[in-house]
Amino acid sequence: MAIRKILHYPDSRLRRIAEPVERVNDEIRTLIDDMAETIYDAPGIGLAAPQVDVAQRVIVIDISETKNDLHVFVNPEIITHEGEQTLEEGCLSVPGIYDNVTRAERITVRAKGRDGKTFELHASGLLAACIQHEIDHLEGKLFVDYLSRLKQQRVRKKLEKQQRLAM
Ligand code: GNR
Ligand code: NI
Repeated sequence: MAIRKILHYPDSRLRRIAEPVERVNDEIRTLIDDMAETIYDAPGIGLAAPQVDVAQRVIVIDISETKNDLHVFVNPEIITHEGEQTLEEGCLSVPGIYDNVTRAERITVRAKGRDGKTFELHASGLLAACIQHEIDHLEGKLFVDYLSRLKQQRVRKKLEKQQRLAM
């Protein structure tokens, strides 16, 4: 297993649309295991493959306090959604920025697991928000896209400056 490097906004690779996974093979299982290690190290509650520069539809999430309840979603699809909730979100690709995002409160997601088997999951609250946040990454979308243009401009300037200082 290995910790993978997380891309930071405004890197254009975060804007690519990820491709469906054809088969959950050893390469995909290694990706899943590395992504799990990467969120536990960060630490974060979720990660989508495009954040580690892999344009494939793979997500891992663990919202548990004890970090022992990993959810794996390959080719996830939201098949039902209802209600609305507003939660403060952050993103490992947009470090140090936190803001409110309104999303569906309850969803049903269909995906394949690490074993390649299709499953359906009902989720609400933080888990539902996190799944929606990660599926957005597969579409090249970031939570800051929901903020005002003025806030987006401030976020971009702040992160560009951080990256210049880190060189
Ligand atoms: O660590 C994360 N926290 C978080 C909090 C609220 C809603 C979504 C998230 S996901 C984020 C990790 C991340 O960037 N995943 O793409
Ligand atoms: Ni994110």
